[in-house]
Amino acid sequence: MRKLLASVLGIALAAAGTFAGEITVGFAQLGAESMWRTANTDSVKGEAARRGINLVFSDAQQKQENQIKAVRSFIAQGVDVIGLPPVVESGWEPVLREAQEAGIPVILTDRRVDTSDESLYTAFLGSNFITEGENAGNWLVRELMGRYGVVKGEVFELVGTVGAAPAIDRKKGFEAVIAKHPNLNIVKSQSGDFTRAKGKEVMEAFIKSPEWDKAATKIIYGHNDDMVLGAIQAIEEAGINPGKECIIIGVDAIADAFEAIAQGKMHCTVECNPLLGPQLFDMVEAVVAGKEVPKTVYSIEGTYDYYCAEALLPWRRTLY
Ligand code: GZL
Repeated sequence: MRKLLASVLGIALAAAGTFAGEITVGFAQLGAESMWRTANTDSVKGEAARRGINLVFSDAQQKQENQIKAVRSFIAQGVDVIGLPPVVESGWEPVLREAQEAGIPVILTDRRVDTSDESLYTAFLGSNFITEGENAGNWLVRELMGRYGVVKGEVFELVGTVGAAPAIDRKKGFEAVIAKHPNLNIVKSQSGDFTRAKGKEVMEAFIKSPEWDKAATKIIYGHNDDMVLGAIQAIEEAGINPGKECIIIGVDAIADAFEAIAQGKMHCTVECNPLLGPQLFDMVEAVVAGKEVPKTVYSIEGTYDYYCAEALLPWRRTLY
């Protein structure tokens, strides 16, 4: 009798489709390099738990080979869907093809891959990094016009992880804006790998450079707030007042950046939304249910500066 009941229940469940509790998602997180990444991980883990989705989570410590290993292990485990924020744009086609051949859909989150074969992934969910770079450039142009009535200055750029989509595209978007202003130029550009420690190191080298001494209007543009906060530490240790002697712009809009702006040490941060968990698992459930999903879903993002950061800091602290 018991066997008969179990088989009837099994058939009923199969007919009713997959329940969240039976969905298993492999998420190959790229690392824990910044506050943004930590918030992103918390959002993914928290949302999976809230929905009762089985999450197999790995941290690649910013190494592509570890992410690829994780994806291969998810394929071997036979997960239902793979979530992947690729640390760099290139080198993904072989393992994405293995997932495709295993019939496991891959949802790219946060960062994109460089491939001509878009069938290798089901969808991309994240930010438009070119727009973020343009937002930073446009804020800077308005700020310079507002302060000096002219757009001129020397930009010291803290670049993100070499080869990463946010580093490539935040640079592209920013340069597209400043290209319209012949007296506003990037005079130094170096990767700080999206970390505070390396951002500080790079800024220490910038300060010792001849370009720093020659710069009349010292502008720091960092591809994320963590590198900028490290740079601010280096600036202060050099006896320079960051808020008064520089113009400092970051990306991510983490709470610590709001705090630095409120303290008068930084001027602007462009938002990059890390809270992708709800959208990711909406997409996972739709894919598992065999529904169509859009190929690209961009986050809606703003820009915050010294007019609003102090007032918004308590709210921002609830997110990070
Ligand atoms: C952007 C994300 C970037 C953040 C950094 O979506 O990939 O990686 O801007 C993080 O803080 O390290």
